[in-house]
Amino acid sequence: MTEDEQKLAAAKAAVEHIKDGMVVGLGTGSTAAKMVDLVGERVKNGLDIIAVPTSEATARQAEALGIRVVGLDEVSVIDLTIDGTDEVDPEKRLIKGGGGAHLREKIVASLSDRMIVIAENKKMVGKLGAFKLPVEVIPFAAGALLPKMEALGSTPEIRMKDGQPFLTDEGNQIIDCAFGEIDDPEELALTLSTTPGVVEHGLFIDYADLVLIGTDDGVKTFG
Ligand code: ABF
Repeated sequence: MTEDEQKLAAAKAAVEHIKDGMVVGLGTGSTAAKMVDLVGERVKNGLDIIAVPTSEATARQAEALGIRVVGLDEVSVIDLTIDGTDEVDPEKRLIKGGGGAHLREKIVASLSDRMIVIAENKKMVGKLGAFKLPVEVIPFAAGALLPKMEALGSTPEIRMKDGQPFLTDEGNQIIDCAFGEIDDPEELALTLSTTPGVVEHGLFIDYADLVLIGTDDGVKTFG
């Protein structure tokens, strides 16, 4: 299977968990986009759900498919969130944010009763950290936080797009931090979360309830 086929297989398996009447958090990224397309097909065939998108891009995609999209403040509970990831380890800890959406993704996931993560095989890792950890910061603090990220053991770089600092849906900047293997994700997550100027980081600890990995031997499930 190609990576794309693996992503689609994981997305198909995840969509089976969506039931009529659910409020569903829709993730961001190319794997999540395949899931949203599948949800759109099911909505066309009568699936009755309300969707909460985790990015403007996902909102646009869902609305174009005729999926009923609402804002976070319009729902009291999110039954299920389905989202992609950049890395997932055997403890179902994640690094997310390669797409720059991890702040809204983490908020939606935190308000969800259940989170299903979908990915292709290469996203499974023994230890987190080969993927640069995205750290969302307010623009006022971006430059000043580079030395702090270095002191924590990373090689930090402000994410750029078209020659300018990349801006998230919330207008913040992202510092991509190359830590290499992260020995204690919990400790690093706590340190980053309590660093002034940091809005959110891409370590998702204790968020994923079920991980669906598309492989050449079918979809493997964890959790
Ligand atoms: C999003 O999915 C991001 O948090 C993560 O970076 C991305 C993975 O993208 P893709 O599915 O395209 O590999 O949720």
